[in-house]
Amino acid sequence: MTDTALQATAAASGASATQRFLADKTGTPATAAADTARVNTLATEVITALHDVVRRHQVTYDEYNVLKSWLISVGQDGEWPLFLDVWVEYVVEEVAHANREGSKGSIEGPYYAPGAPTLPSVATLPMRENEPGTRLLFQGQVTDVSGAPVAGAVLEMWQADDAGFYAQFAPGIPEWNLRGSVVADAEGRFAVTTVQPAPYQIPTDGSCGRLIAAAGWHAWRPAHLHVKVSAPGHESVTTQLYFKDGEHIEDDVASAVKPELILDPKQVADGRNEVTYDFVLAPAS
Ligand code: MBD
Ligand code: FE
Repeated sequence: MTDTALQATAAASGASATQRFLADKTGTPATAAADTARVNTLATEVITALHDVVRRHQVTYDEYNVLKSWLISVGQDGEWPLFLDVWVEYVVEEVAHANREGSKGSIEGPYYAPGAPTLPSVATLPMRENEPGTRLLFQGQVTDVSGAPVAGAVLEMWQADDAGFYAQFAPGIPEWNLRGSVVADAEGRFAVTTVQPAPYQIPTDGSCGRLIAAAGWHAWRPAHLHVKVSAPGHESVTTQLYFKDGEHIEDDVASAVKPELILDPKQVADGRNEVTYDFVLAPAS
């Protein structure tokens, strides 16, 4: 086990993810929260769904108290971002983008951080001097739905390292390691050198890990690259890209794999991998 693995705790990554969310994403939903009729409908249906489960399965007081203490611990561990992004976000993404043209999206997850270093169209993601892992050249072009290049599109990339850890959410990794904002060229093209990420395991020592163990599930996401592509006048796409035949491609704990998002990198002469993937952006609505 690496030092990072020894020190990476659910509570530490959960606290970082909670802070990140509170810094970036609160304040925006004020209008949604002010719609009394909508809140009434949604809150009533969620609570009623819970009642249905209690009645259908004759839930006992012991089970009710286990649920209560588990919900309390999710908050104490800072794992609400993880829980929601793993078991709920994929359906929200599906509904949000059901009718969107262009590239398929996928969930953002809890580990995005805005403000990554800006990089030119041909670039290497920030990495440690002896960053472990197979080198991957990830290249392609950003166009609009008519096929016209989107000059200067920005690709924000973030990923786990070769050991499955994310900078800023596991200790001992430089702040912007394997994170960057790549600016595509005048033809919308980019060519980014990075490393192949490892599969990601949800922390096993926190509330989400305890749920997984108690239910007999597994904690794994397949290896993936996160990409958020944006350009003025176009709808941003937040997506993830996976690797053909990768472990857990068929049973992602976060249910976020789509067939359109699977890369098939080819090994080139010196043992590096290369893959081309093009993005298509829908017009801003
Ligand atoms: C991840 O790396 C991730 O992408 C998601 C969606 C949830 C947990 C960890
Ligand atoms: Fe991820």
